[in-house]
Amino acid sequence: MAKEDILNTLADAVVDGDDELAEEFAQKALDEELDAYEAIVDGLARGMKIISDMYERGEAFVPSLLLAADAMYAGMDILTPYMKVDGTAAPKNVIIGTVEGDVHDIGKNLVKTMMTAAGFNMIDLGCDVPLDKFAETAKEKKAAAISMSTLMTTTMGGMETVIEQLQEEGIRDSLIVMVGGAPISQTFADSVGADGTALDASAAVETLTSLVSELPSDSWSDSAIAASKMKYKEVLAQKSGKEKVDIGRITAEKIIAEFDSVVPKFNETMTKAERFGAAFQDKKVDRLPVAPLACGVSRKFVPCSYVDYSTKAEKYADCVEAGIKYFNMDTFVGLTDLCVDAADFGATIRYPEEDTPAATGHLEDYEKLEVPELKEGTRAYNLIQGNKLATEKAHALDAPMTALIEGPMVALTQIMGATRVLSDLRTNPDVVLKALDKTTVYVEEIMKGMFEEAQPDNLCMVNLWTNNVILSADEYMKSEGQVMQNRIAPLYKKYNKPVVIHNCADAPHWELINKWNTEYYSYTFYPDEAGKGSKDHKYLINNYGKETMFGGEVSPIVFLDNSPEGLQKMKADTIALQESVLNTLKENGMQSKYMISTGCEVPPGAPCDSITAQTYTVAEKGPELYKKIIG
Ligand code: B1M
Repeated sequence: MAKEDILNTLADAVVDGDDELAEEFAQKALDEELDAYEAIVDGLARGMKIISDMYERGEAFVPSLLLAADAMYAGMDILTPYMKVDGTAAPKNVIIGTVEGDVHDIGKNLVKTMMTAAGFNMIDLGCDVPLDKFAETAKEKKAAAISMSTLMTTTMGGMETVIEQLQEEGIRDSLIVMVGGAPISQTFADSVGADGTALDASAAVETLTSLVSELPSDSWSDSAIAASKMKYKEVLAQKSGKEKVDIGRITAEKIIAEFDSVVPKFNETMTKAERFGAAFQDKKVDRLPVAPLACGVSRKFVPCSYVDYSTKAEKYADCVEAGIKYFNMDTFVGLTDLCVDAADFGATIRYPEEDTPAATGHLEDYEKLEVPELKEGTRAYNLIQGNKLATEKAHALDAPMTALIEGPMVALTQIMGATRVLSDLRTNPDVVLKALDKTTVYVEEIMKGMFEEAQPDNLCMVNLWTNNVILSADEYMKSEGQVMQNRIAPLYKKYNKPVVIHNCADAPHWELINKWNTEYYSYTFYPDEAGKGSKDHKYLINNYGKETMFGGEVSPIVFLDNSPEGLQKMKADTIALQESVLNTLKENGMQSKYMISTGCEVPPGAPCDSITAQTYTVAEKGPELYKKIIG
């Protein structure tokens, strides 16, 4: 067989995620005496690049990438032992992981795959990696680079800590440090002293390859380490003087102190419940409602720890009450974390203080999943009791309560691990769908408990796998989509409750939202992702506004900035957003069906005054703007 045909088949096998074909042609390459390195680079790795480029163009989805990676690794297992390794060409060790506090690992896995394809020897520490593990492993493996990912603003700081540890150990200049993930910018990378960052997995490889090529060959020598220790001594001494402050608590105390002189003075003529109810039906209001997803942050008013907020009904209810009152929100959307079902199914959950809890120890076997009994002692029971108490407290403040639970697919990915579920959905759909049935049964039980016992005004469900960068609309409809349509939406109807969906993904398949008559939809808008399907209020109101009330738009990340300029910007942006929403509503012959909010939770360690900069501005300026535009 011609060399070109073997290389092309290897590439095709990866693009199609066909591991058997990849193995067969890897063996054929050896039998025909092709160079193993060439077969990897011009065959397998080229296939990975093709599918990765298709993903970037929105022509392929995450399951395809994960299966392509499996096929590539299958072929590499056969070829790698035959690679001719001389001293200079030995693959360089790269330590990779998602930093402590963050369990997002899909992107990190893709970066790892592309780096493997480029010939690096990847040492994968996984996700939620304790920070000192990076320096420790780098030293042990004399690594050429560390590749750190994070998808959350709350855990970005960990990257700087890792770099400081490298400086302390004197090995900062022995290796390249790359940082990446959705919130990471070049400015951030520079500010923490990283060598580079990149927007996506392919670009990460290019940057890493070029940076590593500039590393001096003696970077791990004793003299280099001693020189590096001296170099960073001064920098570290200056940093160690910095004190860590609880900005959430400090700002909460200030808001509590000023509350009586600020909030009662707003020119509001409707109660929160009247305003939210009227907006939901697109009736006239005194101003647009406002309710950022400031859930975990609200505990700073009480104050209480995150683990208590998540697992103690009374504490949760106290935080809801404080959030509604001090933030002056028109409803509280009660997200504790997304691990309630996973904990009850037996997964291990980590409850850190300033981060959102995460499922870390996933279960092994789909077949062994057993639907838990919803009884005292389970997290679901606690959530229902918490929402019962919270609803009473919210009503005492004339505010409606919105409880929140994980949808069946979020629950399953939290139990089994997302990367695994997303690829098994392609290769073993029956097993995944059976497991999905079990999480659906539990979700149905929780819904009943919420509707019958807690009786919040609304029940919001997290459906984030409709994200158009992860699953195609078809694939979503074959899994959670059909469950939503056939079981969950009818249950909402049975209890005469509106279907309320939260999707913190930046670009869901919008056309699906009407399939199960969604009446409220919480979304995030990322202007940078507009080309990839992230949509703003204008598009959403114009296309779906009559049927669905939207809420969101503002990225939760902007709430981290409580510098004077940041707060000023938040106020100005809030006025501009209200004006634009009101004008769009008017153009569509509507009056109020929209809620100013964040599309995802404000990080639990964020300042509170950036939130009041939004909510108080709506209360203060909203009535005047409403009158001017709607009349
Ligand atoms: Co979460 N989540 N999530 N989530 N989630 C985000 C990240 C969020 C942006 C949503 C939003 O606000 N719109 C938001 C973070 C906001 C913030 O920064 N404050 C968020 C939140 C808040 C949360 C929770 C806190 C929710 C809650 O419980 N309150 C919670 C966190 C738990 C924890 O970690 N402690 C949580 C949980 C989850 C799930 C577990 C349900 C799930 C993750 C499952 C998993 O990964 N195992 C999940 C998901 C799926 C998302 C979204 C929807 C998608 C992320 C993703 O996989 N994208 C995300 C919103 C969105 O739509 N963007 C969101 C696809 C992936 C291929 O892209 O990872 O960006 P990405 O990787 C890219 C690039 O970034 C780059 O290359 C990759 C491939 O091209 N890249 C690098 C990555 N690493 C790089 C390294 C480099 C260079 C480039 O150099 C070293």
